[in-house]
Parts: sequence; C-alpha cells; structure tokens
Amino acid sequence: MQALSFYQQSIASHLASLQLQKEPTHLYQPIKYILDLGGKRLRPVLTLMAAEIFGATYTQALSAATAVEVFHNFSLVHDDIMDDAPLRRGNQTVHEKWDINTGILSGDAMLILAYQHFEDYEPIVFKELAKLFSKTALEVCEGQQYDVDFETRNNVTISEYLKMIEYKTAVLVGAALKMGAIVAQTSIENQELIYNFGLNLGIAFQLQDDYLDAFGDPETFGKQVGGDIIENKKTYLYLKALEFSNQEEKSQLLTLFTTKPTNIDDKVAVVKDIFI
Ligand code: GRG
Repeated sequence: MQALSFYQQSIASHLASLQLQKEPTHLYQPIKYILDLGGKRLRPVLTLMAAEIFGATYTQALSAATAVEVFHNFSLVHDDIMDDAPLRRGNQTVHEKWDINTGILSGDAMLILAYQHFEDYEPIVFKELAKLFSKTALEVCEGQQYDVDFETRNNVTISEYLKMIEYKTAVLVGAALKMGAIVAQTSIENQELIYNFGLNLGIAFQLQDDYLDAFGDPETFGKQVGGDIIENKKTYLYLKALEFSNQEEKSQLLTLFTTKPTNIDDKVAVVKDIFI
C-alpha cells in the first residue's frame, strides 16, 4: 500500500490520458474542464486501495476507479445546475461557464463514458461492476430527489435525513470500495464488509460537507459558502438547530433554513454566531 498522494496522482494522470473526442466541442470540452479541475479524488482512490487490500494490483482497478470518478463528476455537473451553484472546486461551474443545456448534455455523456470503462474487464467482473453501478446510480437519483423534496419541508426527521445522505452520497463511497473488491474477485462476504464500511464513511463525509457549508474557509472551500442555506437544504446544521433548547435561537435558525434569504453572507454569519 502506498501513500494517499500516490493513488491521487495515478488517478489524475490516468484521467489526463483519457482520449476524449474533440467534436462536438461543446459536448467534450466541458467534460475535460470538470475532470481537469481536480478535487480530492476520494472515491477512485478508495477503489484502488480496496483492490490492493484484496490482492489485486492498483493498475487492474484503474478503469473501475475512472468510472467512479467520471460518474461522480457527472453528478456534480447536474447537481450544480439543480442548485444554481456558481462555483465548483474554486472555478466556474460547467453551466455557468457554458450554459444549462451544455451542462445537461455533457453530464449525460459522462454517465455513459463512465459505464464504458467497465468494458475493460472480463465478462464475470464486467457484469458485477455494471450491476453495482446501475443500482448505485439509481440510489443516487433517489437520494437527490429526497434532498430536493426536503427543501420544501420543515419537519424532516433525523432518520429521513440519514436515508437521504446515505443514498445521495454514501452509496457511491461504498460502491467505490466494493468495485475494488470486485476487481480483486474477493469473496462476497469481503465485498459486503467493505461496502458497509464505505456507507459509514460516506455518511461521515456528508456530515462534514454539510458542516463546511457554513463553516468552511471561503478561500479553500471551492464552493459558495452558504449554498445549502440559500437552497433551504435540510442539512446536518438544520438537524442540530432542531435540538436547540433556546427557543429564540432555534426559531431564528429554523427561519434561515426554511425561507429564501436575501443576503447570504449575513445569514451565514447568523448561523455561525448562534452555533459557536
Ligand atoms: C445518478 C443518474 C443519476 C443522476 C444524478 C445530480 C444527482 C443525480 C445527484 C447529486 C449527488 C451529489 C452531487 C451528492 C453530493 C456528494 C458530495 C458530498 C459531493 C462533494 O464531493 P467531494 O467533496 O468533491 O469529494 P471533490 O471536488 O473533492 O471531488
């Protein structure tokens, strides 16, 4: 097993070497753009590591890891459209740099391109990867729909929230790990164990992502601080607000999470003030 940066660099250079078509430019340029913006490469790194844990080489898992990262980036492009987000990884989002139609279609193409990477595997492995991919993609859609539904609800419970983030975020982290395990052709039991570890990791990851929406350093966060608050997202901070015993602070916070704010910086400041 190597250092984390080794796997991140392997993924980055593999992504950079992908032979994307040039035409139509408005389809393929945005794909190259978002993939070149970097990011932590958490999910594909997990795929490579899981493959090694279960006895394969990381190079055998590069295609599966690429599929996971391309899929993740596709979901970010569409998520940014749905949230009308201006920034991603400290740069313009795809729909902001081009337009919404470009973001939709480039995203669609990325979903298919991701899937094509499974064709690099022999039939038994291909079938398992494809099965897991389609199950995961559907669950991510379901999680995203819950997320949208909750924007207009003010009575979201902790268990509803946990189900939403499990589907929206954690299943892909679990699948990333399980794909490495599938490439290594380890036992079903090992595959389930690593998948469940990934679900828990993914839930913890989303809790932190929710927290950073208000508390992230604007210089390094890469997204618009307060983006979740603008969209009335029912995040971890919203659930914490529900637990407040000080009724005045509680109602002030809940108002922020349930109405369209006008000045986002002021609202983020109020959230921070009350929580700290
Ligand atoms: C699956 C068919 C299909 C549609 C997608 C748009 C959508 C439906 C789902 C959105 C899912 C989504 C974007 C969840 C948020 C996950 C999350 C925490 C993203 C941020 O991940 P990081 O921090 O980003 O790993 P980097 O930039 O490091 O890659």
